[in-house]
Amino acid sequence: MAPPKLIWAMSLLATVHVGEVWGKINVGPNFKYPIEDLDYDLPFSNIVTFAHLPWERCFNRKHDSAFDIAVVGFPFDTTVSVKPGARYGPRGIRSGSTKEKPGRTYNVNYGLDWHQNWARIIDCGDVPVTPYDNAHAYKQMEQGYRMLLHKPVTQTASSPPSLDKVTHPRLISMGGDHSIMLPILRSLKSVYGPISVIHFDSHLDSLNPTKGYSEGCIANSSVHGGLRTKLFSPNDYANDAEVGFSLIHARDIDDIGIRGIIDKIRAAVGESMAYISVDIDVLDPSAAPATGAPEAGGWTTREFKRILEGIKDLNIVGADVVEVAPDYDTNAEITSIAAADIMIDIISAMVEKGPLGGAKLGVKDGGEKDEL
Ligand SMILES: [Mn+2]
Repeated sequence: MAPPKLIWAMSLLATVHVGEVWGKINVGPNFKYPIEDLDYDLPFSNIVTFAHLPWERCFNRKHDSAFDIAVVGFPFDTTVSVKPGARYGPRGIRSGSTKEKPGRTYNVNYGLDWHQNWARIIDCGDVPVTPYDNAHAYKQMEQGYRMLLHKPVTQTASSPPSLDKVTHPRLISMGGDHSIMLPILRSLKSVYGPISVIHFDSHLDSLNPTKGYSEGCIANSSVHGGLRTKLFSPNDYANDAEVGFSLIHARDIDDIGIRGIIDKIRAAVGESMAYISVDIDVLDPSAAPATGAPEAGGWTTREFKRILEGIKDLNIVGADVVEVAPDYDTNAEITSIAAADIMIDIISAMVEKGPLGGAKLGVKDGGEKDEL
């Protein structure tokens, strides 16, 4: 054992080296370099969440933190009619989103920083959806969506458009095949009543019987955009007109332009509560090859982003991007990157709109929140 004087000298030495503490960062003794803040992400670093957002286990019964916007995955693909694989969509989109990260979130097209703004935005992870029993899977998805819909928000609207007059969070869901929309619409109906659906897809997806409509989830002010698939017969369209869907074909862009398409969507939806559903196959396969049923002759990513921008101020209660099947993607992840970018634009639109139904919120210089 060292003599008492030596122990005293050693403890003095240790005290001296605690001087190498900067803020609350402690690197221990004998660090020869200036200490820097390492609490930030690079596009290729860290655990993969959507756009490096904080991940919270939202489906844990103890989860109680408030958020205004969340992304959530539905890794489900057992109703795919052509090529399966969309159960990996949430993973793929998160991977495609890694270039988007806090600190580099100013969206030029929308003229705002979607992250440094009024809304608390998180990644809620995925709803665990069984691949063995579709009927049970729909129950799991509806429970999961409803759980998130009824979480508290950080910013309430002055007159929320919901049936219960409560401000509910807005969710952007990552599919999964397109059938995830049915439990989502059922959940939204319980909060908002029937809503308009802005359905971007190369396929009609609403063959008779139109379940979402017959259950009273979909208002007759809905619209399909980007159609170009073959039909069973022209009767497919007749049924759609009956339930109140307007039709916009992919090739319409050549005749009426992006502005004309935006005008058609706005005319259909008006001031109603609306849900945006993006089947990634609305894009041309050259821009988004990794999907379950690709169709030639679609819109470019740039054209589609302009269309989304043209409807950014509608009353969007939620959105999804579905049918991303990363196993069919290129090594460059072009489908997942497009999907992630589309989601960022939808989030930006929600942030610009503010809490639905209330005064628009903005951020003054210095990050102080205020109502505008
Ligand atoms: Mn489709």
